[in-house]
Parts: sequence; C-alpha cells; structure tokens
Amino acid sequence: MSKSGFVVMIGRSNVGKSTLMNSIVGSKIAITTPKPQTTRLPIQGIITRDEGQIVFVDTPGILKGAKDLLSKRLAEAVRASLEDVDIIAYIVDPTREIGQEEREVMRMIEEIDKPKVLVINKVDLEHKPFIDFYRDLSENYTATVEVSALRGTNVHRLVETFYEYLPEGIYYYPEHQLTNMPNKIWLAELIREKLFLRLRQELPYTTHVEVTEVEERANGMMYVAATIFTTEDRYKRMIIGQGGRGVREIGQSTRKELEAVMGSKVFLDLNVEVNTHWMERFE
Ligand SMILES: Nc1nc2c(ncn2[C@@H]2O[C@H](COP(=O)(O)OP(=O)(O)OP(=O)(O)O)[C@@H](O)[C@H]2O)c(=O)[nH]1
Ligand SMILES: [Mg+2]
Repeated sequence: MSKSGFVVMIGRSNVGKSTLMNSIVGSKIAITTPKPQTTRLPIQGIITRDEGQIVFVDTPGILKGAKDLLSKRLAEAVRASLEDVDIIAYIVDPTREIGQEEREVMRMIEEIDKPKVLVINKVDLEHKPFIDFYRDLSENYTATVEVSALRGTNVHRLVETFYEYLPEGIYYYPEHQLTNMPNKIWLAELIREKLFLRLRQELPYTTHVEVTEVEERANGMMYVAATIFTTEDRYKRMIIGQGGRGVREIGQSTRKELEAVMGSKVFLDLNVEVNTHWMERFE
C-alpha cells in the first residue's frame, strides 16, 4: 500500500509558507508577496510520487491579536485545518524577532499530538540572529529541517522527511492534479497579487477580487471577467489610477502571466467596484 496524507503549513505571516508550498509542488499555486496576510484561503498543493501522495495545506498566517472580523476568521481557518491533518509543518523565520505571536503559535502547535516538522526557512539570508533559538527547539519536534524556500535549498530533504512520517492510505486526488483550487479562485488570487504589486502597502486588506466568468472562446482564446471590490470610493480611485492606468496595468500583468501559464491568448475584462458590505460576508 502506498502512503498518503495531509501536511499543513503553519506559521506566522510572511515566514514563507506559500513560497515553500510552491517550491515543493514546483508550480505557482499560491500567491506570495512581502506583505503579511497574503494568503486568505486554505489552498492545497499536491505531489504524487512513487512513495505516495502528499496534500499540502497552505494556511493564512496567524496574526497577533486578531481583532477585526477578517483576521479572526483567518485564525479560525488555521485552527480548523489542524484537526484533520497527518503532519504539521511549522515554518519559522530566523531573521525575525520572536514575539508574542510566535510564542502563541508555538504553544498551539505543542498541544497537538501529531508528527511535527520544524522548518527553519530563509537560510539563504546572511543575517539570522534567531536561528539558534529555533535550533534549540529541535527536541520538541519530530524532525527539524533548514531550508530556503526561495532558492529551493534542502526542499528535497524536507519532502523526504514528510514522506517518512506519512501514514499509509489511498490517494485523495488524481495523480496529476497539482491543486484543489478551482480555476476562478486561482485567477482571483493572481489578480490580487498583481493588484498588490502595484499598490504595495497602500492596498487595503478589504480589497477582494471575484472572477465571474471563465470561458474558452472560439479560436482558442480564454475570456475572463473579474471585478475588484473595495470598500471605499477613494480606494476605487486609487486602484483605477489616473486615466485608468492602474487597472490597465494590473490587467496587463495578469494577462501576461496567464498567457504564459495557459499557452493561449487571454482576454481579461477587469472592473473595479465599491461594495461597503463586503466585510459582512465574513460573519
Ligand atoms: N530570502 C528569502 N525570502 C523568502 C524565502 N521564502 C519566502 N521568502 C519571502 O518572504 C515573503 C513572504 O513569503 P510568503 O510565501 O508570501 O509568506 P507566507 O508565510 O505565505 O505569508 P502569509 O500568506 O501572509 O501568511 C516573500 O517576499 C517571499 O519572497 C526564503 O527562503 N528566502
Ligand atoms: Mg501565504
């Protein structure tokens, strides 16, 4: 019988969970940005090899003192995702101060009785003042692996470690499937990434992208209709930019990447709308 199971990626915001998952799966499944709280959905990345199938669950980073509705909802999603997994991958960033939030995450993980792999990420960076702190934690974990998700260093060893502790079981997904992401959600994530790259820190967290239509049109062209929702008029103006330059650039960079991935021409119909009730949907 072959091995099969779920590995959940847990860690503070910005430690590189999504980058690591993309690196393992070898394909850009989750978006990654330098801004905290990039991941919103529990996205799954799947690998199937001779040894078996691993489904990686990427989670939103846990934010300290989650006060607003959205952050609370994200923290709950993380907790819920811990219940049905086989292995916990706890990702840490040795370049960043260990604060209250990190300790809370650690405590949460220590309470769970499952194989736990401590993943010390970003080892490619020169300045890692907290690496010894994490190395000293090793005895509390089933295994510890130091990696660079960005460069791919040691990622292969990490995957072997996961296979080692993976239980036997049947496959959850067909062999060639790389993600659980429905196309529309993946597309919306891609647009949100481009939106972020343009607006950086100015982008409000409440900005939300919905893809309403994905269609293959005659002559092999793909048609995508999407709307960027934001909560205030001034954000809408910011996203649209002067003379529509902003939204045009977001559309162009999304389209370019999509065309490269899909290998076909893409027509992207991108709109910006104000919807003040958006946050309520998280209640
Ligand atoms: N130098 C270096 N940078 C990394 C590495 N892994 C991730 N990063 C960077 O760290 C930032 C955050 O990466 P993400 O993968 O989006 O982090 P995340 O943990 O998924 O963040 P959230 O989704 O917000 O929880 C990005 O700018 C990445 O390029 C690494 O191994 N080395
Ligand atoms: Mg992420």
